Amino acid sequence: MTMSLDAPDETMLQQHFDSTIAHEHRVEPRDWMPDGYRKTMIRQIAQHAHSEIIGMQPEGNWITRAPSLRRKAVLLAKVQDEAGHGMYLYSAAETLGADRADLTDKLVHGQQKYSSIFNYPTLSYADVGVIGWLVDGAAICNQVPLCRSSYGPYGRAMIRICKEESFHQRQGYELLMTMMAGTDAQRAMVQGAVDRFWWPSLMMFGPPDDASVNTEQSMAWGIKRHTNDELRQRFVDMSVPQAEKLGVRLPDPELAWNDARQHYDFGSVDWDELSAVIKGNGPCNAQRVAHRKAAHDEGAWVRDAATAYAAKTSRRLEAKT
Ligand code: FAQ
Repeated sequence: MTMSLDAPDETMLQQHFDSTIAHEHRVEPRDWMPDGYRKTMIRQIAQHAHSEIIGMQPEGNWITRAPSLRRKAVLLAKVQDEAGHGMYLYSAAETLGADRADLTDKLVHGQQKYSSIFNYPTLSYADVGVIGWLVDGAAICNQVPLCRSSYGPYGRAMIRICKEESFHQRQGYELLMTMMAGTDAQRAMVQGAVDRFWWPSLMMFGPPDDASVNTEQSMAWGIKRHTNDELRQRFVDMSVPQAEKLGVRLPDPELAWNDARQHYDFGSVDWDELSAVIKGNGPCNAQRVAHRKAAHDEGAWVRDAATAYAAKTSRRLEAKT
């Protein structure tokens, strides 16, 4: 039998890709993939990476004011973990041909998005606990299915990220349990934080399914495994008993168990608010992006020094061989 040495044509490549997806195998960086798949993966991974990095700011705001050395050490470690998540994710985006410097440039110039949740201020120390409980809780709910995402480097990065997010969620819940066992003022602080973060946490899952432009294609490609509304419902169902145990009230009078659906019913999310925040008009958008840009500009000398050092080391190695 003679084998053709011609490059496979696009139809064959597309068939191979379709079969990889249909068999639930992983797409790897060396594999051919349709342009749309590559573009979608870069968009989602970059937005996710930016979210982890910008997400350091709201909690970072409390590092110097944490109430004890133990709480300070815990918070520092958590914020540092988020930086690590950002790094794994930028690396995953690089396997698709994206350039990290270019992605950062797009973030600081408003050409790429990051999660809406990080555009809300952290007004009290209880916000640190509520971010752990609700924001990390929502992140886990959304990200555990992404461990089975069809793109190999993304799915594998997500496994470690989810383990760490799970730990973050528990530290938040433990912090809140401690505050709820404290004074009336501490309990009021926790309730205030829950009141402010509950609805924005539900918005993290994205627009409702009938307005989600990317879900259908992303599910067909095995990038997303559930729709935005399915995951939002899962999060509500998971959070209600946790709120009861904690002794806080979730700020939604329509929240009620529906026996027929075997799920909690809940009130309508303010989609105009989500849309405004995504467009850059949330309470802290300008501050978050300005802060990120300043940190990037101030770090230029570190990047230059690291690049010069790497060049020097490789010149020395070459001279030896
Ligand atoms: N905020 O068609 P869909 C974390 C955009 S990490 C801003 O439904 P898709 C850890 C969306 O990009 C949190 N933009 O989009 C942590 C799209 O824009 P485009 C981040 C949003 O992609 C904890 C447009 O709206 N997690 O929290 C939002 O199918 C504590 C239409 O929407 C991830 O990124 C939003 N909430 O579904 C760190 C997880 N929702 O580009 C620090 C991975 C939607 O078409 C402290 N990402 N948009 O113009 C995903 O699972 C998906 O991308 C969704 C959105 C579910 C977020």
